[in-house]
Amino acid sequence: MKLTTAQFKTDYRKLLKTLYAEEQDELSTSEQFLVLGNLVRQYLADQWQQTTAEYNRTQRKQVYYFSIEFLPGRLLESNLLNLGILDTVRAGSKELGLDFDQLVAAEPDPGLGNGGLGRLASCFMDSLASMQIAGNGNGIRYRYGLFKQAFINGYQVELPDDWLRNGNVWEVCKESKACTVRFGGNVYLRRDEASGQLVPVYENTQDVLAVPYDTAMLGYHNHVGNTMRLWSAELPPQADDHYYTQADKAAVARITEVLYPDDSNYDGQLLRLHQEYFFSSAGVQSIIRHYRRHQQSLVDLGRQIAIHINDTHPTLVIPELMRILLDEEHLDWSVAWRITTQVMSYTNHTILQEALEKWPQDMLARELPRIYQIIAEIDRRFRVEMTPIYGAERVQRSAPFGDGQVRMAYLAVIGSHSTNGVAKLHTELLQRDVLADLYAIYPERFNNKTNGITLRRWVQLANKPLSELLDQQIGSGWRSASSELETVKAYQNDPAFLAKLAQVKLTNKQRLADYVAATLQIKIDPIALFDVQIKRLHAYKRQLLHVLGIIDLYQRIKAAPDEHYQARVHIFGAKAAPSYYYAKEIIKLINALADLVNHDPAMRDRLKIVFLPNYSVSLAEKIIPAADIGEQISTASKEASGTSNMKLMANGALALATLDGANIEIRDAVGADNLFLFGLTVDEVYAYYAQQNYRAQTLYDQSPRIRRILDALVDDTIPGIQTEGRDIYDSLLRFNDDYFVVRDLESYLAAQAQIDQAYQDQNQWQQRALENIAFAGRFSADKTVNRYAEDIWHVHHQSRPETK
Ligand code: OX2
Repeated sequence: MKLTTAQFKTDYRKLLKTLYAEEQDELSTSEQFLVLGNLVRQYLADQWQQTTAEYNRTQRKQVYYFSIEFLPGRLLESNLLNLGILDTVRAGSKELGLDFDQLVAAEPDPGLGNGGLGRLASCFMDSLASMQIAGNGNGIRYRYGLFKQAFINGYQVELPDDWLRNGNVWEVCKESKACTVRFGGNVYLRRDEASGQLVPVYENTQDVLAVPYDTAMLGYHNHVGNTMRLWSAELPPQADDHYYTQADKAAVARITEVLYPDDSNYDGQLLRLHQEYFFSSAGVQSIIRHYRRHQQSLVDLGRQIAIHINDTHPTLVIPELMRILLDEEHLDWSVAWRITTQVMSYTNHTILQEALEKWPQDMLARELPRIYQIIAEIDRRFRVEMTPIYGAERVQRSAPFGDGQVRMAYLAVIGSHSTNGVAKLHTELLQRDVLADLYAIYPERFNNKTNGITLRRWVQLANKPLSELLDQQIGSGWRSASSELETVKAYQNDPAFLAKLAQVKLTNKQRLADYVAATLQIKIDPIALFDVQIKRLHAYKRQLLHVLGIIDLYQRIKAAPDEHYQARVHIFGAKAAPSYYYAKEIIKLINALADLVNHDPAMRDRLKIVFLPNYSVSLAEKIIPAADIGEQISTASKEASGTSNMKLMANGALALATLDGANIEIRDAVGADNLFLFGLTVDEVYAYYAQQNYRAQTLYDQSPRIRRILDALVDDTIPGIQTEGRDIYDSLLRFNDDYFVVRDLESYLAAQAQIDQAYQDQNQWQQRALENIAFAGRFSADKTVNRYAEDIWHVHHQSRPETK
């Protein structure tokens, strides 16, 4: 859009008066943010409304991305960027005497997700709009986001995230578009005398009103405003034949009160099932209602809409759509089923057994009786159809029902036309292992879609110094066409450019150092190598391996303090699920080790540990541009893809990585010389499983170095971890190290030694950083969503996105 600073200033002053009727200097920073946010809402309104109108007029195929998590990050700056008025508003703010960066920081960061899965959903929202695809988000408006993490005495404590306290400038409540979602009660089928059709009769259900809150998702410089719709649970209006009490109100509100703080882990609680059905049902009802307003026949539904199931949490959209087509639209089963499978597609995000959702059949039957009947019929028909072809055993292993449970991933594959993994290796493992039986039955349904990230947020906004340098060197085309980043390779042997790249990194490291000094009172030197690991705390992600590496370095410096060591700062960001005891022990270990190391004068500033509390999208934006090394060290096979690997790469960090998830594709893109690989391969891990011959104790007995490192956990080297140190030590030796930490330790240490070595040659290091930046465009979410659009959703963008 077009905007002058003068116009902006007038608009701001006017709105300030309307909203607050006060002088500017009476407003707090957060109130100033609200004025600016509301103003940007006005600026984007045209674009949003016109997009919606255009979709209705042209009846373009719509994609609905159902996800129980979204992590959009702060929206003020990204909306301004996408509108094309960021520089104008920044300059205008300055003239108004406002501290723009402070206003940006005053926006609450919506923590409506746990980690990679939720952030991927939001990267996709950004890319859908930027690629001119008619894409809609559908999720839950949690009253409280993921907990805020604080450390007390080194232990994680969880504080409530009251993100809506000051309201949310971006959302619009659409009360008139509310739907009713039914839970519990009884249901039976009765033949309607007039029509002769079977209709379900519901008794004693608990009805919940689902109220949508819409947020605009803007495209980059293309006048697109898509919608993310989040549902809130409220009491239905009081009726003549029924009243609702205060207690009913509290019970209903609980459904959308908090996000479950589990990442890649299944915690089969009733409230979670209610959340899943709540947003699945509300979303499907509103899609069909909207469709019906514009279209006569439902037979075309599969050509008009696509519903994407982001992990199994929204899988109940399958029986819910069947319910509507059967019970309300009176279609035959076979027609309804054909439409449903045509509409639905599913992404799997993990092969971890503990993360695969399985609801007890009796729970589902009690809580969602009609949905249960429909799943039972899906199960029955699947068995009838497949048993003669594939045999009873395979069918038993892969049907929705098994061991008294409903296996949601199986239901998702059976009820959709596409199942994808999120990196090549992950998709292969799905086919070979986790979903092998269904792959044998439906090979044509399986495909890979390697994850991607939006460079608009992760480079343009998070790393302005790098963006400006790129503009100077290769022009600004990369901002809309990420593959243009590859042209920067031409400057690989240009020492002046490499020096500028090093300067950009130093600037970002200084900025992070200032933040660390201000928040944690720890002094770090930007000249040191910044080694970063940022992700949820999970045993399989092996933060422990990283810690053991630090213990080794600490011990080496203590033993030979006068040797030369590359100065290092090890930076962690990680939340643990509140009930994940082991993960919390690792947090305590990191903090205790940090305390020891950071205060030991013998380290002479050559080793520092910084554990930044409350890792979130906005904290990631500060850490990633400052990283020299990004650790991606999961046990091979366990990390489906990873996405921080892509963000770090785009910001010129080199990966220290196992051959897992998307790390493999990153290696293929940048070449093995431009990252540091170590550790067991998937085949080696699987061979250990098959032969059951892994013994961590043997490795400990044979290697003095391993022994020295592990012993530090239990010999009081690190004060304050009597319990934690012993538990962790036991997990490795007594319980035989589920994630091969001990097995990979020496090869990890060797890779770290290579890194120290490589860092000495700064010219060559910057060349490697440059290769990483150059190939980051291959992992742009724009490309990823285009592949979904073509192969899975069968939608095409309207016209080529504007390139300038
Ligand atoms: C995560 C995966 O663990 C991660 O590897 C992947 O990059 C991300 O999803 C996005 O695909 N919950 N979170 C994930 O999987 C599940 C389940």
